[in-house]
Order: sequence, then structure tokens, then C-alpha cells
Amino acid sequence: MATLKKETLLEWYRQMVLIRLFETRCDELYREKKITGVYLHLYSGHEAVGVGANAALKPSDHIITAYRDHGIAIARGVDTKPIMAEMMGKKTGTSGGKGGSMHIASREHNFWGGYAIVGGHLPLATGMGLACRYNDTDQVVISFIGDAATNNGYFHEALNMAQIWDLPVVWIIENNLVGMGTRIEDSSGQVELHKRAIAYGMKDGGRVDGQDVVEVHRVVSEAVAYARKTGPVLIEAMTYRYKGHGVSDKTYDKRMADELKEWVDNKDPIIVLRRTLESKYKGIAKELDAIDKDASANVDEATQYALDSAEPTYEDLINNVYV
Ligand SMILES: Cc1ncc(C[n+]2csc(CCOP(=O)(O)OP(=O)(O)O)c2C)c(N)n1
Repeated sequence: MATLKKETLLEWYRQMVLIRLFETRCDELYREKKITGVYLHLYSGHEAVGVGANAALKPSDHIITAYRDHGIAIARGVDTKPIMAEMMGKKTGTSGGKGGSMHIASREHNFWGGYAIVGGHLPLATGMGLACRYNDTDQVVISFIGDAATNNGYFHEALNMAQIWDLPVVWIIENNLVGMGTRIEDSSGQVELHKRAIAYGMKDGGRVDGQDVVEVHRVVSEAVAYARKTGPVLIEAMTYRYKGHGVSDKTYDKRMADELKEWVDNKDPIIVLRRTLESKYKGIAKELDAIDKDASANVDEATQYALDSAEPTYEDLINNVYV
């Protein structure tokens, strides 16, 4: 913490606020039927994991994740305008409107998406790691993993192979305690998920407080340095999902009301960083408020841009599609 510059902390604060406001708007737009598609999975509550982890990477490194992907794309620096356009299925979207919420990707940012099949991206992360080692590129891959995806066969295959070949992959489990509505203790014999590293002979990067962006950055930075030189690392970031599994899940908030309140009131990643900044730098509140205002304007502009953008044409829709 002592070595981190004020500008760095403010940038992390900016990214987390932008993600929160962007997704809150997406939630509203989905209900207004401006964003359509079967699902919309919000990252609200997880922001410090995506922001802290991305900050440990160079732009030339790679990120891949599952369907809770918008927040991580924003942390990676993808502009909110094409992300919002993608959410609305517009031609100006990151994938020309053909991917939607679960498939945000940007080659320019080495942000590879956005996968809907639980655990389906994990072998891809191993493949990306293999390409980095094979071509001797010095790049690292971060692969985010939902806690429930650790019980999927892909997890075993992908982590085992990454270890055998000493691939430069940092596996980050975002443990938000539930997979859809199933509690982790009902789905996993070993609930300390980072310990699964032991089964593969992999470096156990331990458990980190996923609500503290500074801690996430510290732990992931160490893992990235290790992965670049030596081989894979498995980290477990403890976090919490503020909304239902997806927008159509209306049961979650009622069932978990007390637990949710505890996380929102006492462990919110934006409030945690704001408090740290306010105690470290007197009079910083005005700067933070200005960041909040800018983020709100950014989301307004992205929304308008997406609403004003054209729909894809028939030719756009049939282009770049495997048949
Ligand atoms: C192979 C497969 N099985 C089941 C599903 C249905 N499904 C979608 S999300 C999900 C839960 C995944 O939870 P987790 O990996 O913990 O991620 P989180 O939603 O908590 O971010 C399930 C079972 C799917 N998409 N793919």
C-alpha cells in the first residue's frame, strides 16, 4: 500500500465506480427491453477482483473469463461505448452485435471474452498459455473461474495440463459462495478452493480478500511474476454477488437478505477503497465525487451511443459465422 501512488489508487477507484454504474444501467436497460437476449449476469460486488487482477498485468498479457464479463472488459480498458452497443446487439458493438452480454471480447486489449459454457474457457486458457510458452513471448494469461466451475471436468483437464507444461497461467477463482442458487458447501467437498492446487502439484496462491483491490493487486502481482518465469498459480478471491445469478433470477435477494446486507454495508469494494483514500489523503472526497460524476456521464454517453447505433444488416449477420 505504501508504495502505491495516489494516482494509481484513484484510477482503480474510477474503474470500480464505472463498472458499478455501467452495470446498474444495464440492469435498467434490460428491464426496459433495450438490452435483450436470454441473460445478463452482473459483476456488481466483484469489482475489486477484476480491477486488482488486471492492474497486475501488462497490456501484452491476456485475460479470459466466463459470462460475468463486462466489468473485467471495462477494467481491461475496453471503451464502454462498444460494450454497451454489444449489449444492445448493435453493429458498433465489440463483436458487431453478434456476441451480446456473455461474449464481450476485444483483440486490441487481449481480452478474449466472455464464455457461456461453464468452465468451457479453461482449456482455452491452457491453450493460450501453451502458445505463450511455445513462442517464448514472455506473456501471462489470467483466467477467471467461477467457484462452481471448479467442479466441472474442464477445470481438472485444464489445470492439470497447465501444470505438466509449466504454462504461464494465473487461475483466479472468484468465489462468490454460490453457483446459481447452490451454496459452495453443497457442491464442494473441499470448500477452500485454492487448495485444489495441491492435487495438481501447482503453486497454491492462497485465499485473498476479493473486496480489497489493494490486496488483490498484491497477491495477483506475485502470482503473475511467478507464472511469467516458472509456471501456473491458483488463487481464490473471496467475493460476493450482489444481484441474482442473472437478471431473471428473482429469488436470490430474498433468500440471502441478511448475508447480502452484511457484504454491501461492510465489505463493498468501492466503499472499502474510498474509506482508505479518505483516511490517507485529507480533502480527497471532492476528487472522488468528481470521479463519480465523470463515470455517470461516461455511462450516459455510452448508452446514448448504443441507442443511436445502427442494427447489423443481413450481410453483417451472415459474415464471420461458421456454417
Ligand atoms: C456446462 C454448463 N453447465 C451448466 C450451465 C448452467 N449454468 C450457467 S451459470 C451456472 C453457475 C456457475 O456458477 P459459477 O461458476 O460459480 O459462476 P458465478 O455465476 O458465480 O459467477 C450454471 C450451472 C452452463 N452454462 N454450462
